[in-house]
Amino acid sequence: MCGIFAYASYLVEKVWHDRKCICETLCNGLSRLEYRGYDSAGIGIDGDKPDETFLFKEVGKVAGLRKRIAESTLDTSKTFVSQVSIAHTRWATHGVPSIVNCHPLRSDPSAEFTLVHNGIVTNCAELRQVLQKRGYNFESETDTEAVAILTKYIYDSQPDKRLSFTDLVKTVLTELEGSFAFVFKSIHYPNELVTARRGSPLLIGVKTEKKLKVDFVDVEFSGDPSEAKPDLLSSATTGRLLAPPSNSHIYRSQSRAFMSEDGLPQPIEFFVASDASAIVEHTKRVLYLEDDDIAHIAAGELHIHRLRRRDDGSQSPSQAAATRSIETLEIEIAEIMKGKFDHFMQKEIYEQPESVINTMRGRVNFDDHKITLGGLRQYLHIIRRGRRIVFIACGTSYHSCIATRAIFEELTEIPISVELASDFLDRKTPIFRDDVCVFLSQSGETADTILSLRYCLERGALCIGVVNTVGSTISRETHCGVHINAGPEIGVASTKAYTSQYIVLLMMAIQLSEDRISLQERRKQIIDGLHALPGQIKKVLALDKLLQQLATTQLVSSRSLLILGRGLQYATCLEGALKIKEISYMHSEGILAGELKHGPLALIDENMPVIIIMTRDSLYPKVKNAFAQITARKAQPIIICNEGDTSIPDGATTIRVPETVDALQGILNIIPLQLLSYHLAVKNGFDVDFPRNLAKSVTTE
Ligand code: UD2
Ligand code: GLU
Ligand code: MG
Repeated sequence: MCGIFAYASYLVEKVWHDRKCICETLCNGLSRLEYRGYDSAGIGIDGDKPDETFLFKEVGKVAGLRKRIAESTLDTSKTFVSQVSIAHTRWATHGVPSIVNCHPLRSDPSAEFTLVHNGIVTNCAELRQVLQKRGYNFESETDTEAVAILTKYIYDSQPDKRLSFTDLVKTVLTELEGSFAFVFKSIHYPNELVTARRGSPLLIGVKTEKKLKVDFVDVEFSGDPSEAKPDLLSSATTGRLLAPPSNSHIYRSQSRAFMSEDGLPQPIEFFVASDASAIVEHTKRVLYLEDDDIAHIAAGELHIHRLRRRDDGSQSPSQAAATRSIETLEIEIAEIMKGKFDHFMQKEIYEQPESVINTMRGRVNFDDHKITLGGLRQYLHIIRRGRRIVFIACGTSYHSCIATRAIFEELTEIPISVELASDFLDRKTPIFRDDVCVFLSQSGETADTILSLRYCLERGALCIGVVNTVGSTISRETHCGVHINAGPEIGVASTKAYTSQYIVLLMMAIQLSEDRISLQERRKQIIDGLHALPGQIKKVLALDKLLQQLATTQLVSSRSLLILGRGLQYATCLEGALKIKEISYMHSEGILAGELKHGPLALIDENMPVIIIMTRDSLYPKVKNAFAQITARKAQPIIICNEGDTSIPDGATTIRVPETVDALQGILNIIPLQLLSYHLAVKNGFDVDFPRNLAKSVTTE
């Protein structure tokens, strides 16, 4: 679920390449991953003797781990020409956060095999039982330890100990079920790392002084015909099975990749991480692993192999392309730093005037009133022909679907349903070939959403992604989609991704309806609204002081807060309440005003804090009724209303936002609630960017 970082260096002769520097590199890597949320952290480094691995672990923050290392008796001046080391931030799934459960986990007390793991091994109970029967002892409660011990078991049971590290790990992985990213280190294979993924992201950064000769790495398919590569060879070419490419050929092409342009071996460093933000400060040359890739780093080279699953001989060729390209990372460190802001969340709220422009850039033509989403162009006719559109998401992403559902229905006249991914899966919802399914996720790695995606792919539906992270699992596995281009979002509570998702969905609806002449005016009205939006967002942000005051005086000691609205603003209520819950830990509920009489009205009295959203749209009169109902019960609501609305009673507390088209009003209305939740949390002393019990991308079910 959380962070992996590993560091391998070869022939690095810098005087400072000592243990202190290595530990620092590891801890810095972990610090870069902190934004994802975690409960404990640890590292594994080369020991004083060749057959030693030293582990350092701590519950809590990386800062605590640094302290533990600093206070240990470790000889930090020992230098290394080549070394491999691993590090991890854990978000516990199996076993409480504790030092024994913290990663790296080891196969035995002398740490012959050590490894770090993201994700869950679902058959760990069975593995544990089998290994215990064979006399192996477990010290932790984790699923991960079973993998460490299994590795040792397989290693121990070969009489001649001739398996390569890669083949050993391959054998281990075929026994595992679940989703994972791993990095393995072993005293039996000094200066080697093996890393593999299935379902959890992994990338490898390569750093050299001189330029690399080529910018891709070949994938090496096993040369043993008995273990042939059914994934690459269609029946038509099976003849080639008899003459598999010889290993020597493969090795030539590999060493080519890691030689400098002048053809000489060179000092080289590799950085393995679950997230690009841990790598950018070292190098921008990275390579993303795909599911079932196994990467072997040894002797200054990187080799990529494929794992064939026991249960599966039918991977499509596209899933098993023959090379992995070394790409150039585009994010700059500055972009992931907080700049002048106190918290990432605050920075991201303030970025919204620009992030919404980035979402629209190159896609909206404000002169012709035309929208073109490049990623959907070739699929529009299929989407229009679909019998319904099913939106599937979790949390904030789900709210962006609720927020735009009515506009979608109005513009496309296609039946729309909106599903929470976990519930969608629980219900085994019927999905058919003529369904269009849209998956939303900021990270593109949300586990429930990915599982729903795979479920819909199996049933033949057209699957569309709407994600922020380019190269993420959802982006790769969907047929087509749209990147929201909001820039990295680091605060756990999503803010700018929400407004950008909202805009992408509106743009989709508009593009889908472009052949309906009768809706031309409506489309024009919304597109003009989009044009004015960034300026209006700036005006809302100017309310910050007022909102801070409200949060720190009127609301700070409340135990609960109800947010009331209807129609297009229902989603704003839900999303506002979610923000307040997740970072200020205050109970908060979004309530559909039309439902008041059916229960929630019982909560209302003079002590119950309420926010009511009363911006002007076609339902304005009905919201006024709700306002009357609650004020009759002595509630003193805070009113979110439009600038210049003179019908609001004197003396009421108001938050006045600019008026825009009904379809866009939700974007302006959510921002005061984002700011309010932020100030509530800060005032109460909570860690806004790392709310307790939550993680940035929820990569476990
Ligand atoms: C693409 C380029 C952009 C610029 C532009 C020029 C990328 C990532 N974007 O932006 O940099 O060159 O073209 O016109 O290269 N996709 C999925 N699933 C998803 C999201 C996207 O399959 O969840 C596909 C999508 O169908 C398309 C590709 O990924 O084929 C890029 O999507 P996009 O939204 O970034 O496309 P576009 O045209 O805005
Ligand atoms: N399932 C593993 C554990 O509980 C790894 C969790 C993670 O991804 O951090 O230790
Ligand atoms: Mg989220």
